[in-house]
Amino acid sequence: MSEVEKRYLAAKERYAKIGVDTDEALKKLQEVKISMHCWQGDDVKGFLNPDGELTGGIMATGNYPGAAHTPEQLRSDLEKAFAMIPGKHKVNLHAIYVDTDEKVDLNTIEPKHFSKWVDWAKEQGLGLDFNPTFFSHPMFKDNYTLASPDKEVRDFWIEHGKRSRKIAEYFGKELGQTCINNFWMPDGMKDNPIDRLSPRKRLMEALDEIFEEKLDENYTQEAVESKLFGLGAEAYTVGSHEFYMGYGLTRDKLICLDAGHFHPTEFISNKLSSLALFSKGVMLHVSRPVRWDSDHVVLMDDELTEIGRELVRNDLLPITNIGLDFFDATINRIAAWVVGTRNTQKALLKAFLEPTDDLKKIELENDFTTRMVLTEELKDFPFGDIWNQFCELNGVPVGLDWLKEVREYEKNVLLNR
Ligand code: RNT
Ligand code: ZN
Repeated sequence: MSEVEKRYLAAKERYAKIGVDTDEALKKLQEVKISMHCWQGDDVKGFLNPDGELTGGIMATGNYPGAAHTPEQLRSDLEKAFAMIPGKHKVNLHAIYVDTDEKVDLNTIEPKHFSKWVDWAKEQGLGLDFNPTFFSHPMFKDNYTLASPDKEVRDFWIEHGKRSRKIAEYFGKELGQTCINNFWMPDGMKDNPIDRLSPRKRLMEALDEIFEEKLDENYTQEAVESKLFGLGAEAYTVGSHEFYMGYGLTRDKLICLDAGHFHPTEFISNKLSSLALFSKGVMLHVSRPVRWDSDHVVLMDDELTEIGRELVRNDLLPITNIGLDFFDATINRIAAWVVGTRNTQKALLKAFLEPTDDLKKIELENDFTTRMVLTEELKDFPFGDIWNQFCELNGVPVGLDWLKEVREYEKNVLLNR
């Protein structure tokens, strides 16, 4: 018996004493797919323009060596990261990650320009999600895309949105897993607008046009993502939370909650139970806000723990699509993926290891003392031994071991780019 298994069995006994079945918890975790965002691998540059730069709407900082410059490199890096992440997952692509020799633009892309991604996903046993890209493009004009007062600008982006749906549909068909197509655009103003209404009306109408054609929901479902403010949109973001709550609920779209897109003291964990009552489902962008930045690497902080608990305690996993959204160009990018993805899984495992039904009963009996004592004591339970067993069962490195592999890959591959 391995050391990891021995420790697991001892930990299992301790959890059993408070009525928690650890085998069951591991089984549940095995079923959860995380949609790992490709854009951590190249600082959101993509392959649409050779030497793509971020020209507006989004920004990554840092110049750590080894970023992927080609689709082949990015796929190789993703494979490396997945070799250190337990379970089978999805990859979240953006339209700018097109893989073709043809000269295409956002308003001319087609499914065939992504066929290499599909072949790879099949070979790797991965699902694919998608996002139209409404940034870093000359048609991102005066901080506007779909909300632009200029019809030519709007039409360009409407065409892009429509095409993105066809690509998402193709992914879903080919891979037999629903492809979530997530719509986010940075449209907004740096300083106080006079007219907040008209841009919102234009955005609403443009989205309606994009979504006009009905697509099979088994293949693709759309999500809409709000934001409070962004770089260059400090005073006003057209697609605010209220805008997309209204839009998503009335148009039967998934609502995407990005953990970094709210007021600094506002948390998405506390929004999930409300949304669950009214919306058909949610998409999460698990992220970590730090001051003005909404996309730091996901750490095991209080909010992540709480997101895991809310999803598990309220049984929301069936209506939730968990995606990640962070990009840090100052550290090894593969390490960033592995830390953020493993942390998200760990947060869920922690929640699966709670005696949820007992805690709910205790709360109903108004026994707030036991509620507090039990949840506090749980924090010292041997969680790490259960997680390590999960990693061992899935044939991925246990504990710190994976860092050595990242370093090796950095030396042999990343630093030679
Ligand atoms: C930006 C949004 C958006 C992007 C990705 C690249 O603030 O969170 O989700 O990060 O689409
Ligand atoms: Zn996001």
